[in-house]
Amino acid sequence: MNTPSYGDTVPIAAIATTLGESALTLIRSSGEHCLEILAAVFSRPEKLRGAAGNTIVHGWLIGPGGEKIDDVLVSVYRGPRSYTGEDGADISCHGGIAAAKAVMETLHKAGFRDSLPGEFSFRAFMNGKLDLTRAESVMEIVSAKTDRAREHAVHRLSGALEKEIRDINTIIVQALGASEIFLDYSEDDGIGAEAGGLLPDRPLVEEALARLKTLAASYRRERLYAEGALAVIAGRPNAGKSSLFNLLLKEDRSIVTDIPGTTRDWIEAWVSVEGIPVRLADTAGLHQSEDPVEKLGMERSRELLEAADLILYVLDGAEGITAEDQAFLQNHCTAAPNEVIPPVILLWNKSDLTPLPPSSTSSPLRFPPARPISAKTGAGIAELTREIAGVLEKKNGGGEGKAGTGIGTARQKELIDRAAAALEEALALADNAEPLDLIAPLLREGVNALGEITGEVSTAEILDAMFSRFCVGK
Ligand SMILES: Nc1nc2c(ncn2[C@@H]2O[C@H](COP(=O)(O)OP(=O)(O)OP(=O)(O)O)[C@@H](O)[C@H]2O)c(=O)[nH]1
Ligand SMILES: [Mg+2]
Repeated sequence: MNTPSYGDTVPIAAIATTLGESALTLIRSSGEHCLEILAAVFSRPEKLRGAAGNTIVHGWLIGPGGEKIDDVLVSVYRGPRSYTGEDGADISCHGGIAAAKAVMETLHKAGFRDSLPGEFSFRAFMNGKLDLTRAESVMEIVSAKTDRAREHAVHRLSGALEKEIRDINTIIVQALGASEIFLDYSEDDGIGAEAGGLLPDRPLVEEALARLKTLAASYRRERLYAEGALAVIAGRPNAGKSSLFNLLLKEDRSIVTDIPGTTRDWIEAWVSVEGIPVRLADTAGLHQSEDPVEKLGMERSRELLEAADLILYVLDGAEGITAEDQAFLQNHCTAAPNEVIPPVILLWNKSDLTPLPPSSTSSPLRFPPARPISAKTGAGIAELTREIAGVLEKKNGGGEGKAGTGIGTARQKELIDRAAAALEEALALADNAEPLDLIAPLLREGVNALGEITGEVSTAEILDAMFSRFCVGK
């Protein structure tokens, strides 16, 4: 049997919902003669063959021996007015593994093959239904961890990024057109040398470059919303780390006792902090200990701290700042030259027992000012979550810009950087009064890089690599 590959139009099918016990399963199909082939295993073949696009037909799927397989609803799509641009059918069958498998087996026997990952979106792209930024946003929506991440991806799906890329491209094409006219004109008049240093429509190139830089800068923020950040709760034993962890999680996940050294191994969970997915880790208390289990636990805490994007350092307000706290903060709040260290939010916990003394608000060392909280009463937690979000956003390139104009994938970022670098070089050459025939190809390079983002310029390998990362059924 031939290995299937992207790019053909044969009928394909895939289970689009999660396999398991559920009310319904959705099986998607698309391709040439899709509806005729399906009609051959359907109890009402004529009805299905004659169905208009965007209508639903009820009937039974029938096995090879005439046996009833499942009672289904078939949503009929007629190309080009469908997701893929081809004829297609979404089959709603009963939920559960057995029903879905039986329907898929019937479809295989009828002539459908299993779809490759992302093959429905691939076909949509090939048929001009989606540009690549929108196709990528489909996967971003599927993998969004928080509502905010989903919203940003939906903006890309609605075409905001595609429009911005096309607008920038139009500007560069205008500048390129002006340069080419100028080149032709200079050749005709034998004044090529004088063309040096004159970049016609230079402000257009500068505008395109500025807009590309804004897009490039949005990448870290968009990654923050899509992938999240690691926040590690650290502090001495009994400071209230696990209590804070549970409070932020709104769940009693980590064991809390008044015995110091309760948490031996770290524990983590995802929480949404103002829409940012945060992988929150509760760790073993840091202190001098000869206990081998505690020492191993602390070793793991240190490893996590090294990987942290943000440290929440919990002080035990009832005890005040100890020498161990001082040593930790000295280590983690003062960076060597060129060293990048994660930001630390210093927390004065148990403020219900011991309010933060006024003198500790501004720290004697170069520590951040401590924020009073109570993991017991919840005091100060709303302010803390706002601070966590603010610190993470600042670390990732600032607050949210105009939603939807951010870039979502590493592929888009690389191509935007490539286009920006080409324009920067073009401007530098113009500054050095270099001839226009050296500058124009750089503008062309920018246009090509942006065309690759939307898919106007693409190769089979790029497309295969991109769509194979999608899930089956998308
Ligand atoms: N009054 C008061 N008690 C608190 C507060 N936070 C935690 N505690 C208590 O302090 C004790 C230790 O809390 P944990 O959350 O287990 O502390 P921990 O830092 O995780 O301790 P280890 O796991 O041993 O490192 C428990 O008895 C908590 O109920 C607080 O804000 N106020
Ligand atoms: Mg604990």
